[in-house]
Amino acid sequence: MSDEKTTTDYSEMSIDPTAAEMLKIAEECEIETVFSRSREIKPCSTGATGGCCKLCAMGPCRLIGKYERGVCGATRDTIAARNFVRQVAAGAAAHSDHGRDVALTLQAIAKGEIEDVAIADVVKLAKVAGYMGIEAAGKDVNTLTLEVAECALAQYGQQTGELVYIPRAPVKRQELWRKLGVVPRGIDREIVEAMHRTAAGTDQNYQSLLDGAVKCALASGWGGSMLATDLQDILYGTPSPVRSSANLGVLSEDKVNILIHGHEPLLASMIIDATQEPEMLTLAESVGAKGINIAGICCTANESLMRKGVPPAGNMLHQELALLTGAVELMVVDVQCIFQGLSEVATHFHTKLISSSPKACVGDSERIVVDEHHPRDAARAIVRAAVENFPNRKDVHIPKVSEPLVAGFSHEYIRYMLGGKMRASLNPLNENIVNGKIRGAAAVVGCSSPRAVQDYAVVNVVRELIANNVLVVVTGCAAITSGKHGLLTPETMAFAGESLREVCETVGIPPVLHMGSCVDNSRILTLLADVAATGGLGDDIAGLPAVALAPEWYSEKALEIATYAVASGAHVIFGGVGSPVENSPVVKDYMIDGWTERYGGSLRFIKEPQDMVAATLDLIDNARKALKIDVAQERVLFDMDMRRELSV
Ligand code: SF4
Ligand code: MSK
Repeated sequence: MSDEKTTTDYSEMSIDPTAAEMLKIAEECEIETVFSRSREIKPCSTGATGGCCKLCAMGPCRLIGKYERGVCGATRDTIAARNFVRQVAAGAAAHSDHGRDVALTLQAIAKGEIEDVAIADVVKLAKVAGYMGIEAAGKDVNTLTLEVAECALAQYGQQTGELVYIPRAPVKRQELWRKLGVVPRGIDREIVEAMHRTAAGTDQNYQSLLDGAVKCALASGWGGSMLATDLQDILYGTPSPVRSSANLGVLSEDKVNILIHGHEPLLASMIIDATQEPEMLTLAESVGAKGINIAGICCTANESLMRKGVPPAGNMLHQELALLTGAVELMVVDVQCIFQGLSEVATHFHTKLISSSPKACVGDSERIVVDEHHPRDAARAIVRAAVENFPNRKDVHIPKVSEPLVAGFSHEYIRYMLGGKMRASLNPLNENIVNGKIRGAAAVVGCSSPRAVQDYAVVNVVRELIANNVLVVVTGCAAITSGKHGLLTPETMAFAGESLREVCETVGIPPVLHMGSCVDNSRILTLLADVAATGGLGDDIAGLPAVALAPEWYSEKALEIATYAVASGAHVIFGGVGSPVENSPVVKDYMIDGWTERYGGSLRFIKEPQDMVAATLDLIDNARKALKIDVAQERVLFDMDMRRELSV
């Protein structure tokens, strides 16, 4: 590494000091990262705004300037809506296929085809059986598990009728969906239909296309994603609060470091277990290591954090930065949000990069495809490979930065926390919203993007919302961002508005609650449906003083989550890069006004964090007014000095 100073201003890329530290090393060593590439490659403005159609060989058609129609006559509205539907379908496919794999694992366990894996949460098993209309009484765990797994799998191939989880939505919402013809019939069916209706020369009406997006997204939100969450809880346990810490400082200087990255917890959970085995610990000692340390990236991190306290080393934008420490013996990846650039970064270090999923070979990584019937063998092979790689370490540079956190607030735990074991209930939450101590709730979710300053928007939005007495729940990479910046501890109460602080102190919760991974946005749907059912705040998700925000989104999955949230009645605000339907003002407006009229929810794209917060407070205050529970509250607006303080 040279001593030459670089002149790059890393604060334009991230407010996380560890990012600046690692990006300096990358620049000095001439190693490309997502940050450097995003500066080189400017986004295509036609594609970014939904103005490009490449559905057939008469095109691609770019509807810019004077061009209002493609060669086939498709309009800007049709093309923008069609592109959006396809993005939603891709997101729904990713989340739902994740759920399918969990169901297959559960089925194999019940059939005795997977060795030494037991069901962790039989209470949740019985509850999920209840949602599915399966009688649990008198059945042994294996029989019930098999019935639940097979019911879940049937949701994918179902051709007619309604998904079995639809009755979990408020009754009013179900009736609306039926009236509008958007109730999903089967998960795969709606994803396939979304692809079919967007094929060249098929659905051409933007409103009809967007109803297709809604049906497909609902198939994930109240189908594939919700199944993934439920079945993972059955398999690995329903989360409850757990202490850990976040950021690159969780990597160890003297232990073998293994990073788990992606979205699926099965192999990760076995790797975690294998790192505790005496044989592996002895092996680690024999190569001069003081033990084996495991940390996570992205949503495999969230899944493992919530259930086993594994510390997240960072959000999506930290994946390459973690390897730049030179301290990672092995990174094992599964599916989704894994940069191909990782394998190039790994070549500069001793790090082994291993792809574990049969459906994702990442870059030039080594492949250990897990035999689903013997996952423990793969887990042990991976841990062994990591330990044996420890002596190959060279220079190590681990930033000494990590923040403590508390994670794992499932909706079940939130009910328990508010009402105790015997009287688990959301009543105290509703009462404090009605009396105005809690002004409203916000879900801050989604990714991190190099097109924005990493973490800046999420941190600002979260802090300003709690300062304005808005209770915040976080999932996905936004949850890890919140953890890295110390926002997931009870001490965060210091930043909260007075009345929110009072409630949090009384109940004993932090004002920012970590609720899980990106499939776990389904937990937020369940929570909102429960809030509506609890009473005092209307009888539907639409109309609640609650807003969802994705201040730094990048993924098609984020658009799918936004769409099912809107269709469920929530107002959604996306930040950062602008609207993917910008090229059609008609479609863009329809997602605000048309969707509000149709579903009671809306999707808007707002660039600046302070504008996102202002819009959120407006939406919350309007909902309070409509519910006739409005109590005048002052707004705490952050000035530039306060914002700069966050960047330190
Ligand atoms: Fe062009 Fe129409 Fe073909 Fe799209 S479907 S590429 S707009 S001709
Ligand atoms: S990992 S989809 S960057 S949240 Fe779920 Fe993070 Fe977004 Fe991937």
